Amino acid sequence: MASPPTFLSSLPTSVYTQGGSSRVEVADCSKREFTDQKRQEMSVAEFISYWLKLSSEKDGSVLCNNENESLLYLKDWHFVKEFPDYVAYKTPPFFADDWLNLYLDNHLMHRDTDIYCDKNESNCADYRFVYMGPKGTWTPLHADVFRSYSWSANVCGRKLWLFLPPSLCHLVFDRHFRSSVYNIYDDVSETQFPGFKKTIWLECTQEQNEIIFVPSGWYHQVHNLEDTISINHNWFNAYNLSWVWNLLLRDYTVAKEYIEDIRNICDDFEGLCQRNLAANTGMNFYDFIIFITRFTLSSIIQLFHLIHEDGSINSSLTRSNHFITNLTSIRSVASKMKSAEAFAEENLNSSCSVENRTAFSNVQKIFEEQEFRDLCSALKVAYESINVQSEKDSEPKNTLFCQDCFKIDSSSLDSIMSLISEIRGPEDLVGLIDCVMEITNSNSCNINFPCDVEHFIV
Ligand SMILES: O=C(O)CCC(=O)C(=O)O
Ligand SMILES: [Fe+2]
Repeated sequence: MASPPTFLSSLPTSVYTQGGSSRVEVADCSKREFTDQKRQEMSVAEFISYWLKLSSEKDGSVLCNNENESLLYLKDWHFVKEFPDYVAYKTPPFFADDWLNLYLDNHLMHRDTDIYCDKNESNCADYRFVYMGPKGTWTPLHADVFRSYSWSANVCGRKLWLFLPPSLCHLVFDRHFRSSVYNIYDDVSETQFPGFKKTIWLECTQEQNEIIFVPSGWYHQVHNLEDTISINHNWFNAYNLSWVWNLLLRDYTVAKEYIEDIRNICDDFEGLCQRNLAANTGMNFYDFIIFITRFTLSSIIQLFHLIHEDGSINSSLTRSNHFITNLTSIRSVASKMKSAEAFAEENLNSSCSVENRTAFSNVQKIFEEQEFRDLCSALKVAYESINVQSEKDSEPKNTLFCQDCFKIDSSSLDSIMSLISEIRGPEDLVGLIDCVMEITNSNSCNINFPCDVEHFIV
């Protein structure tokens, strides 16, 4: 009789009791479908019985690795979203400055009904996943969604990671920059991918209980060297926000070129480009400005809160630095967004739905949203956890750490409303941030906003 597979002891009982009936996406690692592996839906219980069966057959050496045999890998299980009360783990402080998931905890990515009806799942889903699969399962070469960062923690098992830095990524593309290599161990065609032979790969083995960080834009391929269960998050924040905008801009250009020949017969060409962008990339320009507007307002509120609390932000420099970094990064990205056609007055009136437009323009309405208030609280808690961690690393201080402590004080709201009541586009975000910089600088002698956050990121 074969011994029970080790991965079983890593699974919480709730995976069987509650999670067993969850519907999940399972990739067949031996079958390619377009740029990814062929996927099917099944219940977690069905997947686990498949895994147990495979494991017992392997132990008894009944089965040897056959390339045509399907090899199933459970991917992208939104475990945290599905079981919010079952606190499976806490995001490590290093990765807590996570705008993407904090936002998706209480906001939809799209407000346009025609987009979110089609793409209902991606609209409400977060980017906190559980992956589990037997030895030999793998993930093809890719760069992550939105060019976000990712972190991955091995609950059990081992993974082999192969990385290619962004400066070499052009080497895995074809001449037209349309398709990229699927599996770096394949016999890659030199005619199709002429640069591939010049690639240099960074290899890393991730052991059980280890976490790996994947920087933005690094192509990677991943292999499970043993039966493996991992937690994988994608996220972005002030430090890689420009990667998200650059990707949106690039994908928008491609989407637009693709339908250029129907421009003249199209009532709302820009609107169509934005819908296609949302369908292909998961977000469009309007979703993005709605998103960054909330992080702008939330950062200003918390910065003003610190100023009102202390008279100046000098005494809480580390805490205010988070918000200054956020605003500097958003300012830099919003400056680049100014020239986008989507934000030209005529397109804001026709291509941008009333709902989308209100969602970024009406400051008073945003302040009244419960979702926005919840986002402010969540962001504050996240930064407190980072501060506690960094204070642990230096001299300890008594830090407030409770979700209920956060109240948006009315003087902060009044101060912002006196600066702006309507945001008509990225230009107004830049103007607002400039005003806040001035106020902040006049309240503190030591703080200066850097011109561009990317310049002080190492
Ligand atoms: O673990 C895997 O199979 C893939 C993980 C991955 O690509 C990521 O976390 O970005
Ligand atoms: Fe990835």
